[in-house]
Amino acid sequence: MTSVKGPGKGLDLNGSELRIGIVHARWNTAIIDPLLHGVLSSLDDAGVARHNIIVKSVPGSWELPIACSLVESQARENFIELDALIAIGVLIKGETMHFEYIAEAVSSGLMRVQLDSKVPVIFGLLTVLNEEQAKERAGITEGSHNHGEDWGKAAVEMGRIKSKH
Ligand code: DLZ
Repeated sequence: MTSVKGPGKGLDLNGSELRIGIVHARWNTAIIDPLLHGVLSSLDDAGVARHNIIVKSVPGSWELPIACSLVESQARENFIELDALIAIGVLIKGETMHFEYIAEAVSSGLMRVQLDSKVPVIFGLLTVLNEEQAKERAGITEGSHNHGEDWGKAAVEMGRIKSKH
């Protein structure tokens, strides 16, 4: 059966004029690495130049909102206007309430960063119940789809809306 999920048929957008910031957590690196790879490959496909992509890493997902905010403001101080940011993290539910607190805070933190800065922040935070679900969303499991590719495309689409390119 065809899935009803997803953003619909992708727009074939040119990202050659765009500047993109990527901030990724290092917790759950085995899942983060393929997601980051998926993001970079879809940015490549859209023509975003590697020298127009800033990549920073932070210890865990909790740090994503402040790091996105700092990357955006520091770029601006250097006269670089980012067109979109992509925040990548993987939260895997454990036995305590940790997951719920971080997921909620990071989600609202990233929303706040994008509304305050007026730079779109793509939500690349997987909030999954177990490693298997994470692998399926990182394209590691046989036949699964890498969500990082969707996040790269979303960044190009939103970056073009922001930059009017
Ligand atoms: C501490 C912690 C735990 C238990 N789990 C995760 C996780 O599944 N994914 C993730 O990105 N980060 C996790 N962290 C680390 C926190 O996000 C944060 O880096 C630390 O609490 C330090 O502020």
